[in-house]
Amino acid sequence: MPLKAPFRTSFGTETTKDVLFVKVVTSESEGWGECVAMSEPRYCSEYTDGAAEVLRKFLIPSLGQLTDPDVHALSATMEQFAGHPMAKAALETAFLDAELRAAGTSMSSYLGAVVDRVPAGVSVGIKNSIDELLEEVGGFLDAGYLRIKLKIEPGWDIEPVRAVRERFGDDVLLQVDANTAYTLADARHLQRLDDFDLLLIEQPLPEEELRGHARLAEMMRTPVCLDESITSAKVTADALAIGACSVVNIKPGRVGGYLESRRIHDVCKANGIAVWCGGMLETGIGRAANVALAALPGFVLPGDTSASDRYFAEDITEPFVLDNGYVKVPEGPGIGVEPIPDLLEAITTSVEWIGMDRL
Ligand code: OSB
Ligand code: MG
Repeated sequence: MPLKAPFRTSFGTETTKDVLFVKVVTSESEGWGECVAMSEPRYCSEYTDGAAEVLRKFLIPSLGQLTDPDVHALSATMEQFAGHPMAKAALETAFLDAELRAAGTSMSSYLGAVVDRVPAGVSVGIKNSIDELLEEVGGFLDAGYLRIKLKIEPGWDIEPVRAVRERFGDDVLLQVDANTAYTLADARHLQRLDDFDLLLIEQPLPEEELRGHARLAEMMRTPVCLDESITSAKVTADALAIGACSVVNIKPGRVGGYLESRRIHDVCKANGIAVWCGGMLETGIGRAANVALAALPGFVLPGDTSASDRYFAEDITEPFVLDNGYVKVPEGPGIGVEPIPDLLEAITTSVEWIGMDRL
C-alpha cells in the first residue's frame, strides 16, 4: 500500500507498506491478522517475505498437530519454533479473531478493556528541515493529536525538539524515539534533552543493552522507555528489575501476539510501570486489534494509535478516525473490522491457500 508521505526513522525510509495478512477460515467463522514485519529487516530481523515463508513452512502446518485447536494451544505449539514473533502474532491474531467471532465476543472485552476510546498520539518522522518538521507537527496538532513523538538520530535531536517546544509550547505532550541510534558514550549529549520536559525517550540504545539503558536511566531525568528490547514478559520483568526503563512500549507483533502483550501489561501494571501501545504503520486490521489492547487499564499514556489517514489515503477497512483526539475501540465480535473486498482486491499481489482439512 502506498504511504501518503515517506516515513523516515534512524533505520531507514519507508515509502510503501508491504502488507501481509493471515486469514483463518474454520467451519464456524473467519478471522484476520496483520503481520507487522516490514519489507526489510532493519527495525528487527523479521521481514515480510521471510514471515510469509515461516508461516507457510512451519507455523501454519503446526496447527495440524493440535487435536483441539484453540488460541492457547496454538500459541503453545508455535513455541517449538524459535523467534519470528511477528509471523506468530499474525497467525495467533487471525485465529483469535475467528474464535471470538464464533463466540460473539469483542477483542477488547476478551482482553479486558476498560474504556471505549483511546487517546491518539502520532509518530513524526525525521525531516529534511526544521521548517518542514514544524509544519507537519502543526498539522497533527490541528488535527487533534494528543501527543507528538519525534523520531531522532544523531544530528537530528536537540534542535528539532527545541524548535517544537519553542513553536508549540510546554503543554504539548512530547516524546522522542531513537530506534537504537545512540551509544552509552552519547549520554552527556542525550542529557541535554532533559531541558525539554519530555514524556520519555524511547529506545536510545541497541536492543540487547539492558544494562546500558539502566545506566543511562540513572544519568537522565527524562524517563527511559523501551521498544525494541521488550521481546517478552520475561525480558520485561528483567528490564524492570534492573531499572532499564520506567515506561514500556507494547507492540503485539514484536512480542508474538496479544496474549503475550497482555502478560507484559500485567507485569508492568503490577510494578507501577506505565505502558502505551506502539504501532508499525498498520492498516485497519492491525490497528483495530491494537486499539482494543490500548483500552486496557495499564495503558495510561497515548499510543501510536493514530487515525488511518496518518499513513494511508485509503485504508482497506472502515477507516479509524480522530474524534477530539481519540480513536474509538471497535465493538463488534473479534477485532471488529474486516477488509472491504474491493479495496483488498485492489492491493492484493498474491494469495496462497493452505488447507487444513481436519479443522
Ligand atoms: O519505533 O515505534 C517505532 C514504525 C515502524 C517501526 C518502528 C516504529 C515505528 C513508529 C511508527 O514509530 C508507529 C506508527 O505510527 O504506527
Ligand atoms: Mg519505537
